[in-house]
Amino acid sequence: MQQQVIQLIQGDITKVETDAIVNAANSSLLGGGGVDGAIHRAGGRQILEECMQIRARQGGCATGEAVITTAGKLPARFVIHTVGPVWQGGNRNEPQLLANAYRNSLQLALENDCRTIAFPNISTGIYGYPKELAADVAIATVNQYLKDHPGSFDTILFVCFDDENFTIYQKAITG
Ligand code: AR6
Repeated sequence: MQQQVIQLIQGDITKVETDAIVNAANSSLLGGGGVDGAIHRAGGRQILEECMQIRARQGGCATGEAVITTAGKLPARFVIHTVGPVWQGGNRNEPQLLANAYRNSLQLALENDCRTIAFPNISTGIYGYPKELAADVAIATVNQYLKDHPGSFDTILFVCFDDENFTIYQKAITG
């Protein structure tokens, strides 16, 4: 049952039509490179303006936390901006912080009546998290969330951009 909820594609998350897409942001919420840059570029000014309002209210977004905006010109309804950990060797609470980023994003999606959500491979680009280890955390956290909240989502989509992540997720999800 859960395996049908969890799905995998290779591609660009800005093109995905789920209720929410997740952005691998930084604590400033002001944009950056990687998937963050792609989302702000494709989504337009509206997303940045809402991020700036959140920043004014609560001073950004701590590592492992998540905030939500509308999706501007993107096909999704919402963008959930979460901040993964910078990989510092693995003894700085990185797995817990990465799990928090996935869990808090799912929670925020649920609170906003999203039935479908798409994740990029948080922290595995500029933040340097080893891809196999990050995939283990991502898949385990989503599985646990579905166990704890049965029926909460119709689809949880992992969107892999690079070949390496796609191969890792294919092995982990489809065996
Ligand atoms: N769609 C889906 N995935 C993508 C896309 C895309 N259009 N573009 C890149 N990826 P990264 P991080 C993948 O570096 O490691 C930013 O500057 C990419 O292949 O985007 O969490 C933020 O502002 C990789 O697997 O995010 C932060 O400062 C994954 O997205 C910092 O980077 C994550 O890579 C966050 O670093």
